[in-house]
Amino acid sequence: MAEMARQTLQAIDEADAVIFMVDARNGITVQDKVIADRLRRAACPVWLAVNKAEGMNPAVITAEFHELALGEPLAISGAHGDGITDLVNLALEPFPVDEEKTDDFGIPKIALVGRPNVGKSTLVNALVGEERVIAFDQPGTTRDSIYVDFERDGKPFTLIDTAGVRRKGKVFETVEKFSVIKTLQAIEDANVVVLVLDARENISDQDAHLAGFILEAGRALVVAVNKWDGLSPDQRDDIKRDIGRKLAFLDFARFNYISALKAKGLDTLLKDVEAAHAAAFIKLSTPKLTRVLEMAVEQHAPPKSGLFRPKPRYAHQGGKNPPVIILHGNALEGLRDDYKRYLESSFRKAFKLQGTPLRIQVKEDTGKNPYEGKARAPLTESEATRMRRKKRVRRKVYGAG
Ligand SMILES: Nc1nc2c(ncn2[C@@H]2O[C@H](COP(=O)(O)OP(=O)(O)OP(=O)(O)O)[C@@H](O)[C@H]2O)c(=O)[nH]1
Ligand SMILES: [Mg+2]
Repeated sequence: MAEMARQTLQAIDEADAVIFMVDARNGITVQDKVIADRLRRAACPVWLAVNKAEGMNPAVITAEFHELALGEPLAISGAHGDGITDLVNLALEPFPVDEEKTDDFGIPKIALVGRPNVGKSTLVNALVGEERVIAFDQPGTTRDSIYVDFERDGKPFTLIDTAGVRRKGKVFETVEKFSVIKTLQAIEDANVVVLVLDARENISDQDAHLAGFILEAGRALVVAVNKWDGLSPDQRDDIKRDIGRKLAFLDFARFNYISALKAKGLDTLLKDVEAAHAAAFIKLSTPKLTRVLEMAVEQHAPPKSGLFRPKPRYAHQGGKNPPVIILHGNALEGLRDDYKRYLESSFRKAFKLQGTPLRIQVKEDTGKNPYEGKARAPLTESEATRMRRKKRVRRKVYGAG
């Protein structure tokens, strides 16, 4: 409770405007008076919103709240939306829109995810350099995704602190039941995910499952093995071996051994995040892709499938975040998965794609325009994947049925 109160006071200090919300149905409470005393000394404008006022006479319902001496009380209903537009317009009036700032394209959005209590919130605070979110030695401290903007070396980033998730049976869950969907949404919303692991606990199936989910979502990934401070060399070796065994499928991602508490290893972590972000949004030209494809095929031709040997002819980029490479050619449905993996690693090496998943898809050349005569182009592969994935997310969160 003390930590929460501290965050609230800090928010008041930093805010450009405050909306103080009271409950029309409760009337003025003792706490309201204490808060009002504090707010009368605030350096910014304060708006007094009297909530739950639907179906009541505004003049009557707000009358007693004049006593708080915070100006004209405004009757609103958050549940029904009454009076909200007026309130927001009033509160925003002193702040003209800064066109440049509203365009946040290109700012890396980084979600920090992991099991409860691994140190995600501590890491957010360490990166920002001040106490932005509550960190506490108790699983389930963070209940909702919290977006925090910050700059480092003049570069802007957005961090998303999330509620810790664990896996129970076939579905993910958090300490607080409804937080899990927020965390999974944050993964979808992010450009780069930092998977935070706790070096003091065994790397578990839980971590591998969460990593799998991130991979399936196609997000760029950097791993942070936290609480690296105060471990003996033997312990460190053990953990590294454990990770090598259980998280081998994350070989495309960089692993960082850090201490959020002591602010160690953060510069390298952020560098890896930037590299992963750049890789996820890389632009690959058709000639360059095709050249790499040709070289790979020359070195190692695709094995025959039945009577035919698949013949990839050229490649182009079909999407970003994650990059999708579409192969064109003949008999490509016969391309085996291990050969696709071989091509993937060839592209990865050629374009130094560190930290992002990479998708390879094939397209059969039919010699005619597949969209001819159709009113609307069918979904592209990446659109279709995205829709399928969304459905899958929903199923995972709620479980079967
Ligand atoms: N020794 C050590 N302790 C740490 C480190 N990072 C975090 N902790 C401690 O781990 C505990 C949990 O930290 P939080 O940052 O609240 O963990 P969280 O992952 O946000 O937890 P939830 O919000 O519950 O999911 C706190 O007691 C932290 O002080 C670290 O690098 N080293
Ligand atoms: Mg937390």
